[in-house]
Amino acid sequence: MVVVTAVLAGCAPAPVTVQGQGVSSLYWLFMAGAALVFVVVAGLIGWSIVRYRATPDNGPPSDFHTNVRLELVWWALPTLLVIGLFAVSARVLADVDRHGDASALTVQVEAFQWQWRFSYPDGGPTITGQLDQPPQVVLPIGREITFELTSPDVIHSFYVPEFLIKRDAVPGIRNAITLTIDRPGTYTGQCAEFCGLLHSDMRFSIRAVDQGAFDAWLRQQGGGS
Ligand SMILES: [Cu+2]
Repeated sequence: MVVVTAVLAGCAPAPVTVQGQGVSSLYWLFMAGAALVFVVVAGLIGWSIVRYRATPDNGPPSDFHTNVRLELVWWALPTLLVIGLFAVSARVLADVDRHGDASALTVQVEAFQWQWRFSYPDGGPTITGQLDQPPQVVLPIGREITFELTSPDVIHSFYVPEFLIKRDAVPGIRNAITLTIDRPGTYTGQCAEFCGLLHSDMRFSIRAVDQGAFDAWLRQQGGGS
């Protein structure tokens, strides 16, 4: 159990967005719930095997059926557990799907075969990746960023592992996701929906910096926030 938990913890990157923290907490809550259920069920099975094994002292097993109190308990406990997990999941999902407010920075993200194009608002820069040169975009931390996702050809998926959330870019649909990056750093993204021959080349990176550095970068690019 300890080994499995350690391995899983190593596989899930630490979230760098506020919304990703909700997803991460949910993940650990499910893990803890599953571990608790496993320990209780396996423990009771183990105890029963040892306690009621066939020995000359134990005699023949008792013969009974129907124990209303016990059946109510093992009906109620899993039901409450599932209702609780549903409620917490619905709350995190609502957070993840919440639209940004008026102060959010909106970045248009066009995914196409086989690269990415990022366009900033108000005459800001447009950054288009080349096959051998994935785009790097700069974004501010501590502020809501709405990524508006479109695709002119097939379905792609906007995915940065450290964000813990991905969203599809679907032809004919304007999909969006609002995220708040809360840790500076450079995060690599990758198309997460197989979209053709060069799908694996659909990479990009996001450099998250504080608002001052972002404004300076934007000025350098010839646009305003
Ligand atoms: Cu793709």
